[in-house]
Amino acid sequence: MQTQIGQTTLELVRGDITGQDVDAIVNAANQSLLGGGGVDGAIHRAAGPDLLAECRAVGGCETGDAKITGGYQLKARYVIHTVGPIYFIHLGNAPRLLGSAYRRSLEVAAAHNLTSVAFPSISTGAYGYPVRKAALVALGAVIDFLSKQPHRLTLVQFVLFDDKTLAAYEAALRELVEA
Ligand code: AR6
Repeated sequence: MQTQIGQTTLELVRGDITGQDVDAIVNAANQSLLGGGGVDGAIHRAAGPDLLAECRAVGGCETGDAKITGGYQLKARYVIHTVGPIYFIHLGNAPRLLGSAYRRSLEVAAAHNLTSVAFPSISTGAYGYPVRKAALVALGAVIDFLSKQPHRLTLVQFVLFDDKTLAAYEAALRELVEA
């Protein structure tokens, strides 16, 4: 499923983000930026050990913020590492922090003049954010950024790992586009 936001195609696909041929893939990291499970583990395995070495030098990332590194053995030239909220810890602040993770990732992409970025579904795995709620926040934040901020993005993808997550994002996009 896809829709057009100004000059940018916003696309939802099912797949593995590590193989995506875009300028940057976004990593759902933790504050240490030193790797973990889920999509974070998969990205570090595919990028190779030089990614971890650069992440060590970055020195961490606050929840809701984003940091950029090289992509090393990935097709993507860059990895943008962001940290989503932990749903049952951040509670009432979770929507604001999740929106911030997407917005800051796009700000970093725009600051590097990137034209294509792929996101996973941040916070909906180990961090426990209900996927239907997360999808509305994620797509709302991305659409808001793309329609209001200066950037050169022509493609923003959500690369979703399973059918349930893809279906939740498709329903949320329909809801937002029809609104
Ligand atoms: N491509 C795309 N999506 C993926 C992939 C992949 N290769 N692998 C998993 N997913 P999670 P979080 C999906 O847990 O909730 C890590 O340990 C997955 O199915 O990776 O933000 C970090 O170090 C789910 O839909 O991220 C942190 O400690 C989504 O990615 C913590 O987990 C996010 O699940 C971050 O938790």
